[in-house]
Amino acid sequence: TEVAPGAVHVPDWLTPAEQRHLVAECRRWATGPVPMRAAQLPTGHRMSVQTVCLGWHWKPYSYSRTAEDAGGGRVAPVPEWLVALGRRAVSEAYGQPADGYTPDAALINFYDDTAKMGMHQDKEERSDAAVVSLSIGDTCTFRFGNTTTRTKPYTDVELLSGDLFVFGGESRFAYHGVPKVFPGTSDPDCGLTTGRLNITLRVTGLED
Ligand code: MD5
Ligand code: FE
Repeated sequence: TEVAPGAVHVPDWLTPAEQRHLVAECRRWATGPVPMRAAQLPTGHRMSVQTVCLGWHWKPYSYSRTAEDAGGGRVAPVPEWLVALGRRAVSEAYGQPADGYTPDAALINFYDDTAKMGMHQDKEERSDAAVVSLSIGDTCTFRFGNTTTRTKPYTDVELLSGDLFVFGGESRFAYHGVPKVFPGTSDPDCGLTTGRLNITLRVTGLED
């Protein structure tokens, strides 16, 4: 379903086995050299979402190779199988080959029952390549907005466990957020019993 130009929602894209594999890998990444943490905003407030990164570490609002706000370790690379999954996601969402799509960063967000993400744009990347978003666990309301204001007009979409969303073209720099997660709505086969995981694959356009 094309929600807006370049914004394609593919419900039920990941199989339960793929979801369980991603959950198991996310557990390893979350407890690896750079532990999952709730990032602190420049305002001093901590985000309610917890994040661990691969390839490049995102800290509000920049990317680095080491996680100065999470122990100082060097971030783990994006595994080749995850790059390949991203290529398949872009190619299936847009119905054309995506051989040149090579995401060099993955952000893994964990939402507990009360976590939310306010409306924002993702502008730290120096590339307009598409962002791949994979949802696992509890259902959420995803708010897809416009490119000029963080308020209306926007479209609310429910994202369920296994859903794929690709944001490219005109939609890449739209405001978006997650106003609500629905506790207890997870697919029992997905490998997560509580909360919501979101994995985004990005092309940063950055070099060391
Ligand atoms: C999430 N994560 O569900 C979302 C999914 C984040 C974030 O927003 O920054 O970690 S990614 C949604 C996204 C990415 C890039 C562009 C657009 C949406 N968009 O144009 O709507 O945890
Ligand atoms: Fe975002």
